[in-house]
Amino acid sequence: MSEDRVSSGPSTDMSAFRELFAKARNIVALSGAGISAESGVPTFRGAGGYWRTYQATQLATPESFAANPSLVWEFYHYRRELMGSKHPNAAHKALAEFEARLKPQGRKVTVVTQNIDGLHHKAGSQDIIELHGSLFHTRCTSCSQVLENRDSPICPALKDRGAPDPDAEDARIPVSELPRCSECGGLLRPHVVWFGEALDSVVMDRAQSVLRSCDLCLLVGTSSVVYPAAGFAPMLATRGVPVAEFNLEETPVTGALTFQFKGKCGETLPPAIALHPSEQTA
Ligand code: BJW
Ligand code: ZN
Repeated sequence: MSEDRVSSGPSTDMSAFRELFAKARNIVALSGAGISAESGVPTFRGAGGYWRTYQATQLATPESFAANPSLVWEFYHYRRELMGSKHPNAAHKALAEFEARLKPQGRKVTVVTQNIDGLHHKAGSQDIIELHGSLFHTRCTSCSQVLENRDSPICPALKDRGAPDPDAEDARIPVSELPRCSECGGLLRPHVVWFGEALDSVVMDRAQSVLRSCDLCLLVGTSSVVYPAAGFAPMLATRGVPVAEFNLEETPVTGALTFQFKGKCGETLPPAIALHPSEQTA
């Protein structure tokens, strides 16, 4: 009897991946902060994940906002202002082109992103689910109204504030001078999902729906440690859906996946999803 090896982890065979993608009809790209790293947007974990002396994840909590809304607004103000000079990179653009190319073939590409930076929109992707909200939306802590807001600065008191420099002045801005609701005067907060907060149920339902019909998943630039998003790829893999990870390094889910393409996703993703000879080009 032959002693065929049971698969010992993900494959790195790009042609095998391309054969699968050529047949897939409902593709989901699940992205995280790493996809924007090559655009110069800091990630959350690791060396790049600090703002002043804080790990970025420390500030992404309702407790931090309750204790020091001025500090948390400085952090988000800094990130909003930073995005003015940041542009989609080759990975964002490849996904947008992929969606546009497959659409006339009756095939669907949906971006499910944990990012709030808006770079998938800027790149031209159309079908996008923003799991963790958006830097450019606010929510009133009193009346709950959600509004798009691209003002720069978002309020006069935040002008020239938010420098990441650890020596930056961190005198608190009075709450009355932080962004306020135009309807009821309540304190605004970034319309993002912090640790311990539930994801918007409509957004979550949309994500679950595309995951149900997904027949190929690209897992791009996420550490796969934050739930519920961290559970999506393993759940698909358990169902037998091929998942290809594009990351600089291994993550806790790598071993459960079908393909692993190590490296900068701006370099690995575009050739992986480039036009396949079998595609009909009308
Ligand atoms: C590159 C690259 C290059 C770099 N190319 N790659 C089950 C088990 C355990 C815990 C939980 C659980 N369910 C829920 C929890 C708790 C918690 C959680 O997951 N904690 C874990 C940390 C243990 N989850 C929650 O609290 C969630 N809420 C929830 O589940 O609610 C339940 C509930 C129900 C009913 C009532 C109440 C509650 C909410 C999570 C919200 C996360 N929010 C943040 C902030 C969003 C706003 C903002 O951006 O400021 O989301 S935290 C932060 O982490 C942000 C990110 O979207 C998220 C994920 O990070 P990401 O994108 O993976 O980035 P990094 O930096 O971690 O990784 C970058 C990766 O890129 C690395 O792997 C690099 O190698 C790679 N990379 N350059 C390719 N060029
Ligand atoms: Zn209000």
